[in-house]
Amino acid sequence: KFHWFPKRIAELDKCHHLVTKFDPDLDQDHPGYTDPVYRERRKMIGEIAFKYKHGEPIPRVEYTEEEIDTWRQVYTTLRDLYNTHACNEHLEAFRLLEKHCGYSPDNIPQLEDVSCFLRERTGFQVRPVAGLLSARDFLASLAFRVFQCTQYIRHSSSPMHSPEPDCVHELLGHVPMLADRTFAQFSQSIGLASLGASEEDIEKLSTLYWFTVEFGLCKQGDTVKAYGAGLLSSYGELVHSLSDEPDRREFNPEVVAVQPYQDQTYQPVYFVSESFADAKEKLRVYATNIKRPFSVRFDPYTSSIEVL
Ligand code: H2B
Ligand code: FE
Repeated sequence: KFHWFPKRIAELDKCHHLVTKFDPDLDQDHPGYTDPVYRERRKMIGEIAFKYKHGEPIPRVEYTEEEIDTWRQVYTTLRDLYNTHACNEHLEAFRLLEKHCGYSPDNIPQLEDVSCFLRERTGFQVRPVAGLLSARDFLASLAFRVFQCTQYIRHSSSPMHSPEPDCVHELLGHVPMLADRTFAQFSQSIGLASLGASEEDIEKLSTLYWFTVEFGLCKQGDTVKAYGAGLLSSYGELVHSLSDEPDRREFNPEVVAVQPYQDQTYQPVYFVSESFADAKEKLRVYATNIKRPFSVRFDPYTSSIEVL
């Protein structure tokens, strides 16, 4: 017996199981916990995701002045830091997003525009999600080149940090990376490996995802730069990750998959990939060693999964 998983892209409508760990209604440490107006707003934007069906255009959100102000603060601070700390793939995509996708200090880009942009670049698309998704559901969508994106923004009292994913994290951290072909393939591979996998393997793939897609570093000539979205959307941790403080180790999926991680404070250890091509190849080998009574193949013509 193995876990149900989506075979057709439209079945991602069923992959909507949220984890309430960092929800502002329930997490007393969330900066929005004591702000009923914020919680109401977040709920309203979350409704878009709950109603959304695959194939529909993603409804646009008219962000308030306060929300745009929060965005502006993070955007301007991070943008300067990218020049020295972000990998070339991120920098290059960021320039394109500024040119074609409404990325600017005064505008929070719309998911629909981002989705069209990514589809042209790498075949990735985004769909709205109401909060932190279960690892299984989140990884399953990657198998279809679908990235589940939150649309609400963090609380204005804490512009540089959010305990849960928000649109700053998605738009500044994830989206530019998903515009890179090799990184897109890498992301999809993690997704494909997760389909029907055991709880234990999902846990390992989540950890791999954590230390690569969220907190990964990569070599770039003689230097090391950041490509993980958790780093590229957090000023403090982006500086920390490339400072003398943390350990930096070579990326090896077998080791990374069982490395304990931190979701409350900065990571004490990061993993450095040689390149995305190398990380992708290492992950491919790792995935072939995951035990499943079947194998899967993605058919790009129909966006569906063949079970072999
Ligand atoms: N849900 C959402 N909405 N965004 C994420 O980045 C995310 C998620 N990451 N669920 C997942 C879990 C990740 O931490 C891994 C796969 O567990
Ligand atoms: Fe993320």
